[in-house]
This record gives sequence, C-alpha cells and structure tokens, in this order.
Amino acid sequence: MDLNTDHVLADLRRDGISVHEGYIAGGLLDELSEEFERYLAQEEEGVMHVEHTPGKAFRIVLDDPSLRELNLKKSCIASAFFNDPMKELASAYLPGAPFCNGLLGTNEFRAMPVTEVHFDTLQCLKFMIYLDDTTAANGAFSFIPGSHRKTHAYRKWFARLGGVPSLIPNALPDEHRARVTSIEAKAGTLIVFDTDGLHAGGVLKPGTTRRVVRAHCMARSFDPWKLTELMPYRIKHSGLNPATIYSKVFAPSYRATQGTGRAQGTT
Ligand SMILES: O=C(O)CCC(=O)C(=O)O
Ligand SMILES: [Fe+2]
Repeated sequence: MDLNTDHVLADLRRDGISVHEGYIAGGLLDELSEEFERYLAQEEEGVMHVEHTPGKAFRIVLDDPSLRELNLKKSCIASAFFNDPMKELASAYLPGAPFCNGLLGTNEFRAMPVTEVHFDTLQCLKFMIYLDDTTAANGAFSFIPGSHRKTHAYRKWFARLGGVPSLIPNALPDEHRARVTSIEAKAGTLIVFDTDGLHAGGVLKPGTTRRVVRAHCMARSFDPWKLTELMPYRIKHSGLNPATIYSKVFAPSYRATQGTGRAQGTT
C-alpha cells in the first residue's frame, strides 16, 4: 500500500486522475474480498445495505464517530482507505474537506451501464479499488483526463450566479461515452480521481460482474455572490435563475443525472 503523494498530486492536478496497479496485493486482497462478500450478504453494526440499480451495495459508516471507531477496528476495507498518505493527499488537494466521510462497496451484475457520463454534482476526491480484474467488458471505470478544469470553472460560476449546487446539470448524452478512456486494470488497483473530471461506470456485458470499493472526501462548495443569495426561492428554482441561463449557454448538452446517488456525490 505505497503511495507517493507528490506524484499523485501532480497527476490529479494535470489529469484529474491517478492510477496505481498493485496497490493492494496478495493476502490483503483476499481479506478485502472476503469481507466484501460478508458485508454484501448481511448488514451488521456500522454496515448498511444501500440501493444500487446495476447490482447491490453496502455502506461502511464513517461519519458517525463511534461507528467510525468500530469500523476502523474491525474492517480491513475501512483500514485500506484510512491511512496517512491518503489523508495528506486529500488535505493537499481539497483543503478543508473532511477526510473520507463515506465508504461504499458495490457489486454490479446487471448488463447495463453502471452510470451515465457525468461529473458529480458535489465535487469529491474519490479513492476506488478494484476487487476483480476489470476491463471494458465488465464495466471498467472510465474518465476523460483533463476534463476536471472545465467543470471546475462551470461549477464556480454556476454557484456564484445563484445555482443550487446539487441541481447543476451534470450528465452528458450517451454518445459522449465514445470520448471516455476505460481504466482496464488488475484486481488491487487503486484509482484516485477528482469527480469534477467527466467519468462513467462502464457497461457490463451479459454474464459479467464487477466489484469495487471506494471512499470519498467532499469539497466545500463555492459561496454564491451576496446579491444572488437574496434571490427569491421561486426564481432560484426556476428557469429564470441566472445560473440556469448560464448553464444553458456554457454547457448546452448537459442535463441532470438520472439514477444513482453516486452521481450526486453523496455516497
Ligand atoms: O462505479 C463507477 O465506475 C462510477 C462511479 C461514479 O460515478 C462515482 O463514484 O462517482
Ligand atoms: Fe460519479
């Protein structure tokens, strides 16, 4: 579990993504996999099942102090994410963001897209580990390197103009899937990414499965300008909101994500 934080930071700033094959190896990978199956089969204290359309998912609770303490003692999945290099990385990349307040395990087995091409409505730094060898055939995570910069500017102006951050149009029509690069890699690979980069869970071929664990650190959102803060609620939530008009001009092909909470950055 070696991570050179300077290199990862440089990758993240340039591309929005950094990939590390062999991050988890050998016995530890087997332990993570066994624990994953246990949690998927049954909830226990501090571990809850959550809705996940292309398959099944569980959440390891880390945002409650006592459950966090319990999970850091008993869960090797939680411990794989809670370490000093990841903490250091998160605080350098997203200063002030709480460290890994969410941790999710997902098992996809339906032959359908895991997600649309999107950026998360709330910006996060995510750490994702493949538990299986993963290729485009079984829904590999995919990403457009460098796309985080445009989203960041779009998000900043949207918020300043009075847009409701969780309502920012954030998904692209399916023809944009041709633009994403599939991250095909072995079990035990760590992918660190800025969710402002355009990304998608791939499309599973019939009969394939994919298992992934991931943790997220959510950035603080931009503050709106004083004047837009005073906007009446009805205008804020209508097509007259200056942010909505801006979005139509700046990012005309974007629309709101349908489906998973992950696209909202909340899981
Ligand atoms: O599961 C995937 O491959 C994509 C997930 C995603 O969109 C996210 O974690 O923000
Ligand atoms: Fe996402």
